[in-house]
Amino acid sequence: EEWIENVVEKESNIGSYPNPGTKVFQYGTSGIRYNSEHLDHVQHRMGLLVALRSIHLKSAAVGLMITASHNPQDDNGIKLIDPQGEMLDSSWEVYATELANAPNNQDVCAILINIASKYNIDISYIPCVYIGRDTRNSGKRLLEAVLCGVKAFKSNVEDFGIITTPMLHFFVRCYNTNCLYGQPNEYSYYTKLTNSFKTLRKMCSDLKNYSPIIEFDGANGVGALKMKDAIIYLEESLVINMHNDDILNTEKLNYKCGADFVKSNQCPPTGMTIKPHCKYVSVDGDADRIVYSFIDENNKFYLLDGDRIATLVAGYIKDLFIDSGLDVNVGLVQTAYSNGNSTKYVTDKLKVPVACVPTGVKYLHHKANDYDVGIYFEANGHGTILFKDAIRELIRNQCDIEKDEAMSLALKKLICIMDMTNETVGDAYSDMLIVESVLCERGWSISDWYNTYSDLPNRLTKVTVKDRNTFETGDAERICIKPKGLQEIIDSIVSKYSMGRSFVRPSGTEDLVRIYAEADTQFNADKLAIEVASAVYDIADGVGKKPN
Ligand code: G16
Repeated sequence: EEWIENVVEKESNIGSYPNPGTKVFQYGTSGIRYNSEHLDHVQHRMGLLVALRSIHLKSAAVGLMITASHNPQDDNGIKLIDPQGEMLDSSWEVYATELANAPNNQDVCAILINIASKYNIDISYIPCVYIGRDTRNSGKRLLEAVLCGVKAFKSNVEDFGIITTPMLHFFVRCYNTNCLYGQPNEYSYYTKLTNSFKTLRKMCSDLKNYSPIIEFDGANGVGALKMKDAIIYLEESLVINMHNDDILNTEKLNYKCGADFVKSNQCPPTGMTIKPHCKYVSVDGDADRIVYSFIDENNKFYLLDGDRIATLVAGYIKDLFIDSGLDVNVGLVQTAYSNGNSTKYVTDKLKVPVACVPTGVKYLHHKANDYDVGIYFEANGHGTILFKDAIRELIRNQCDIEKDEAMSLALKKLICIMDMTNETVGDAYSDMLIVESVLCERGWSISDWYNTYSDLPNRLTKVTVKDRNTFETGDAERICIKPKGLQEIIDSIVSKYSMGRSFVRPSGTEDLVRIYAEADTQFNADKLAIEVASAVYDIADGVGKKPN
């Protein structure tokens, strides 16, 4: 008790970080996010928490990323990372929420003391904390707050400066695996992922319709900055034309560009010339999400989102395992946002089992661990592939002894795919390398990829309400439990539409409610989305203009 009080009150400069008490914070879908003006005390306390978590985990490195990802420039926040590079264990999310909202210093101490005694934390361990931040203006100021918290516990701190979120996840895992996963630095990250990509590329003799040219939309964020570095490692293997790479004018971050904009609005990014049949790749503000898109000669827009990436990857990996002769259980994890036809395609055509979980990479990642090889992607382009340790070993061992040429080739390709995957979290760079590898292997253009199945027309929209916390969902967010009566209204609206499906859920990263709708035509999907949005607005005290 005394020790924590001493750390917090004497060492952490807590007096400079009072909670003004004007906002309520929640550790949501992937951390805490808010307008950056309100976050100084939150970041300071997250610094304290993350150091304590490392002590609890016997000096394992834990990560703290200062980012608000796809949110506008004025927002910021944190994502906390556990030792294997996965998201913070959900049992500690509640402490993050409690600390962010604690009214005063005594309460902060009391919460930390409670954690220390609950877990019987041995204070002799020196914490190790890895820190990164995105390109937001407020990042530097908030870093100071974090450091005051972290350093109060005399932590070993590694500040990586401006990096992508998935890079920080990767570095944390590297440190905690004694560098078996790679070294915790950018050179190791780029070389591990890129070299395996180049090795696989060399195995591909006939490119057919495949083109290695990419028009890259960096969302004017860290993804653009790091892609410029990656180009050096990629050498001639890909041609990356950079767009939306202005990280100095930070108000441009995610503004009408980037993965979230393209996915949500189903239109090309602005800030670049869009030409028919070119391959556009958009990432989000911290480069953990990716979507592809293109337009045809009639300027019709086509989106290849996380569902498309998942189906592409699942089909390829399934084929490689068949060719390798290994009997492995491959599964896919999606959310309610996944297009109904993608689920049908994976289940019926690819014969890969599909699980549905609530939104949030933490849920998908967890579920993907149920399979030998678990592929997970949210429709918004956030995802990766997980290989069980035993499977990884099996593939490598089998590759060493396999005599059959076709089988041996399939195993070598699987090793390349494993090594170019950042298994810790969704990673736009790693995912791009995987997609490009599969397209090249298949000899596909972006439209060949699009033609594998057709999406059900759909629409994503949002409504701001007085209090999104009044919403409660069930059945992996497919059912709305609260506000009472809303689900019945949704059901009756949906019943009027052929192939209709719709659900609503409170966002965990923005102060609003999201509405998803699918139907037989785009007109109907749009109409259904608006009808449901307007019902949400009516029942939950909508703010601003009513959707119509
Ligand atoms: C985060 C999460 C994703 C989630 C997204 C939107 O992404 O990591 O799993 O899909 O937020 O969440 P919500 O609909 O609750 O706002 P990112 O890339 O913004 O960190």
